[in-house]
Amino acid sequence: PLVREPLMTKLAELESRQWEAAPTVRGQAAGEIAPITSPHDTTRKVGTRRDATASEVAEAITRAEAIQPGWNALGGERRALLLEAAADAFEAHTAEFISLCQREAGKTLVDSVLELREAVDFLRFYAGEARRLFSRPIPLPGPTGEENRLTLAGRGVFATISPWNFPLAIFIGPAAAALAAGNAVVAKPAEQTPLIAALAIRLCHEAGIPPEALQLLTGAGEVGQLITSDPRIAGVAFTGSTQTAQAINRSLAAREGPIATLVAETGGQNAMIVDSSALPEQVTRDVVNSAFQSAGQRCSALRVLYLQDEVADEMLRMIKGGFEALEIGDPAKLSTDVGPVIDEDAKAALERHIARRKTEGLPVWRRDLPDVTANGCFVAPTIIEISSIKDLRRENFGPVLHVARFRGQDLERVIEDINSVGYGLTLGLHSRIAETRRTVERLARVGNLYVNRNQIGAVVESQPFGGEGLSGTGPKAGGPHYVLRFATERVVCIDTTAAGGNASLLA
Ligand code: UN1
Repeated sequence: PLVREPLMTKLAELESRQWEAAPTVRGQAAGEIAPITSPHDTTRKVGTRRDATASEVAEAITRAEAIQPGWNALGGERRALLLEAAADAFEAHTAEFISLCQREAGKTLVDSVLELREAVDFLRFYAGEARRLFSRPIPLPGPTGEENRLTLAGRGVFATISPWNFPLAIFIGPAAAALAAGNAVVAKPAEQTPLIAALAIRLCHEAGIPPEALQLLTGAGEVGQLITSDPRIAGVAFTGSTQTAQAINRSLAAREGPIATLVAETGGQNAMIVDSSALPEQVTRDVVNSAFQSAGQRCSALRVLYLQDEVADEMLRMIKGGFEALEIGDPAKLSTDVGPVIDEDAKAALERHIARRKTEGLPVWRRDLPDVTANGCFVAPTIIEISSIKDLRRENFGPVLHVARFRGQDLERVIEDINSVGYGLTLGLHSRIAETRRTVERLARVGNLYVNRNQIGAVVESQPFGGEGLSGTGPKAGGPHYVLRFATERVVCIDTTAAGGNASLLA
């Protein structure tokens, strides 16, 4: 039970605390300092971010490179213990993390609790993976007189570049995976959310992870470019927009030196298909949750709802009922359902999209924003009727739900349309017809298919998460193959016959 009375008191105490984020390496000339303010009230300062300079980036990679062989040689079991100690430290700082999730990222109390939970789950899960895969060599079959074994090791220095929408969980998750595999890590959090990342890094160091093995590089896109253009980086784990993933891919390809690994988790144009056999109350709850929780700022969030035409009017009436009941406002209030979007740029992009659809004459419903939102980056939750997912050009990362209608006999065409946009992250299906489920399972090109439930909130280990196509490279975060992308494989083959020579030929 994370939300208790003492927690609320502690959150109130932390309300005015000022935080700092700076690179773990301190160069001679200091980088620029930027203020960090709250998305729900931009007049309130949370702290400052000092950007990494080019020489700090280079120095961080030098130090990471120097420690990596030693970190790898520690072995899976010792690395697991350190990651678990970090998980314990995170749990012991619940109030600080929840406070920062709210103040720096504008997350609701519920989302903040879930965020910390997911971060801790990632640390513990990848600790388990370090034990499972990196503790001892894997014996391979071989002819008599030969011993063959496979060992997994870190690739070298891994860079993680993470998003503001999961400023803790997706900041620490990929870094923990890279560390588990025996890499040293340079971690660049989103420019909007460096403070929570700095706290996470500090606690990891206090838990015993060597500072050189996990370093923080704060800053905006230029710092990311400095990192990804350095030929000493063995791989990049990136979560964010498809366009940025493509730019990183080009930057890695343009470098001299070893071929780098890219693990990318990007956007989606996620749909949900609801047929006439679906249970209306359940659909209402799951649609409202999938589209508007976290102010729609999840890459898993529902963007395009397909309603079968016989039930579309009634379903839409009920969904609008749920939509009207959403409480919009201060993320620190327990009753708030929808908080702000991350910044003015995000708000402007969403407002442009909505205005354009209005100009096209499409039906648009919007909520009124309450007065408490006046100083923040709030976008009124919106529902827009469209005719097809193909009418949308890009992902709209916020509280905007598009609704389209389809005829039952057109199910396969709807799935084709969804596939045709090129993303492949989440898909929801509400249907009580087994044949329909089989058809969707067979035809839909998506990473995560959710049937008769909401389509956000993938749980580490139970629901490994990630997409295909424009949505990312895979393998799925929190799944059994993820850590392997951060590892290199080495095979040792030993002739064990006393005389030496080729055992397989003698046998
Ligand atoms: C993201 O928004 O980048 O399933 C990922 C979910 C989260 C993952 C979202 N666990 O909603």
